[in-house]
Amino acid sequence: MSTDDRTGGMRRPGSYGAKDIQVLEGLDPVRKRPGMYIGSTGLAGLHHLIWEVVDNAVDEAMAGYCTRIDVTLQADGGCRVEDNGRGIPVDPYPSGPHRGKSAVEVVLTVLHAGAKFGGSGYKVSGGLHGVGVSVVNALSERLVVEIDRGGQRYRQEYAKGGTPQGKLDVTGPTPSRGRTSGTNVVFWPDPAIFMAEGTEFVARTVLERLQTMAFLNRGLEIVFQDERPEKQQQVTYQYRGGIVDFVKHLNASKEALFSKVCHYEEEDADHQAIDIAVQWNTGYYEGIHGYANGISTIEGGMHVEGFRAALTAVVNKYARAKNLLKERDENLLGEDIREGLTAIVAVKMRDPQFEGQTKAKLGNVPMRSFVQKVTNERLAEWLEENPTEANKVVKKGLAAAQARVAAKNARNAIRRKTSLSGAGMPDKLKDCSSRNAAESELFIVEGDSAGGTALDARDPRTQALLPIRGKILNVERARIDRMLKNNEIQALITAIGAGVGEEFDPAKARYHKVVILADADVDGSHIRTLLLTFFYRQMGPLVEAGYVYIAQPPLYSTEVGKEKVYIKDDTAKARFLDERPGHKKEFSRLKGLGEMDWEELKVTTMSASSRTLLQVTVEEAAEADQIMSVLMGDDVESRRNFIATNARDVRNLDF
Ligand code: 0RA
Repeated sequence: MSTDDRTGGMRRPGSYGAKDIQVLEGLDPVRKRPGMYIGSTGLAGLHHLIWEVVDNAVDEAMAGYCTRIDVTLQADGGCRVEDNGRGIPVDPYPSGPHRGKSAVEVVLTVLHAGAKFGGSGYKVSGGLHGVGVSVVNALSERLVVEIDRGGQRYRQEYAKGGTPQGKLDVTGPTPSRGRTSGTNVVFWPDPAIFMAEGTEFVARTVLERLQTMAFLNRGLEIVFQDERPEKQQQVTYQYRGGIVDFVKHLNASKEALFSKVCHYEEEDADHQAIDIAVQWNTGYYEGIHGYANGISTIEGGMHVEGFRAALTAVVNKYARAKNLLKERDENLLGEDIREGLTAIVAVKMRDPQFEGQTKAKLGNVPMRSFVQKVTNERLAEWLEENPTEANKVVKKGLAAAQARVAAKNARNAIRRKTSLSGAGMPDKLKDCSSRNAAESELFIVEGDSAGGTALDARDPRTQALLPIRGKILNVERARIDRMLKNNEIQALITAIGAGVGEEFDPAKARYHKVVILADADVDGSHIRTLLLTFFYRQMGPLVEAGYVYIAQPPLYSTEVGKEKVYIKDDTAKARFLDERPGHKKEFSRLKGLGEMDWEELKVTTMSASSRTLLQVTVEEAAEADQIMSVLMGDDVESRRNFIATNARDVRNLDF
């Protein structure tokens, strides 16, 4: 009986069989499909290599064996991660397929080999994290590991793709100065893998992640060093207060409602551990930051659900008990209580399940009731023990509830106005004739005079204009009810036609390009920041859909020979003058938007055939929002610092 008979196959010569199935061995699968292991081969994937090694070191810290991690970006393009943990085990395997190899070599060359749960039972893992250091080795051009353990120093080197260059060597005793045990890993990412975006690490990306890790692991010292030429810096993160410091940090650019932070921790018999810190600021937006085993859960999940449910219940119960909510009053809604809330909900567990579109939502159901139960007890206790603060929390919630009702009335008023006056478009909107949103563009133009020029420059079939006057109301400081009463904002909402806030529906947008057209000067940049903040906060899906753009009118024009040349901004002007030292300085005349004639505006800024528009990403909008918080927030200190460091750019700003 042939093999094929046994499996019931009807094998014809040349048909598909076991001989055709490629058996991938060792680290080959990682190099064949890097995206499966590190998400992408772009910059995000590149940085994933660092997270992978750092996560291993943080695991040692969580297990109680490591107090310091050094991350260094070397001048030669390598990344070095050093920790003072136990060191990767060095003893040889006595049997099995890896017989004779050191544990180090197995950890670095076998997929999914690595420490199982350490002493504490938790590992930084989930999503793309926790794939193992062997993945880093596979995707590196070269990797060197050094281990201090049992008084000896060990070393092994790997070539491109993770091939060992000899066995693990003892190079001598552990150096007498410094740590007694630990691991150093230096790796040089393989340019053949990271072809698309290169192998240059971005310091800011690394710093952000390291700072978060330091906040989440109280007391852990993380030292970052950039040794690359022109980029040298050293930054140390160590937070004795852990996530309490995290919350204070997040509220630093805002005004805290009170200085205390509510903090509680608990661990149960099933190895579920929670660490929660809560503070309110005087602002109007909520920021609940969830983490599971050190991974940011931006899509939320069970831990955040449990926290929200308990928060709403506890604050309402307290408000009733203290008669701050009267018998006939309705309960506060969760959103009322979460106004201005900053909270860190960090949980750890044995086997976190990450779900959702970006694998950033915690799915473990038991975590919901655990967080809910503990928050019910501990937050209630905290409110009882801190009546002054508790009172402020309830008062803020009551004010938010009032604003919510007022906002609903304001929205209804806008809706009524819209349905009463036919199409209901604002008077100052010069609409386009097309009713096809995909080809329609709305230009938001700063100032009336510029609006006049733009009117001549536009293509009336596809380009609509909405002139806005002066500085629109700042949305960070204004509650939504006040904001919705603002004329400029109302006109904007009506023109776009897709609602606002939670009700915003990008499918209803009347234009697929909403273009901010403001001068390239400081005032223009202020208007842009304001509008971006508004879009980010109140029409987020419009930004996510890629419908928001920034027009780029030139700031200067000059003549070279007979030809007219436009210059975008001061940087471009400096470059222009550098390149043409002979060019007469009184050459060039400042041209604001309003001073340009319509043909100039058309060619440089509006006509689809010659303009360049900048598409706004969510990150850029978020950044505008952050700048706005600093500039317009109530925290005078942050504002003063911001202005001192950016003085050149904000000299004419009036706020
Ligand atoms: C396997 C087992 C143990 C620790 C590690 C790996 C480990 C890996 C890395 C990577 C960077 N730093 C690291 N530190 C430790 C457990 C060790 C033991 O039980 O002694």
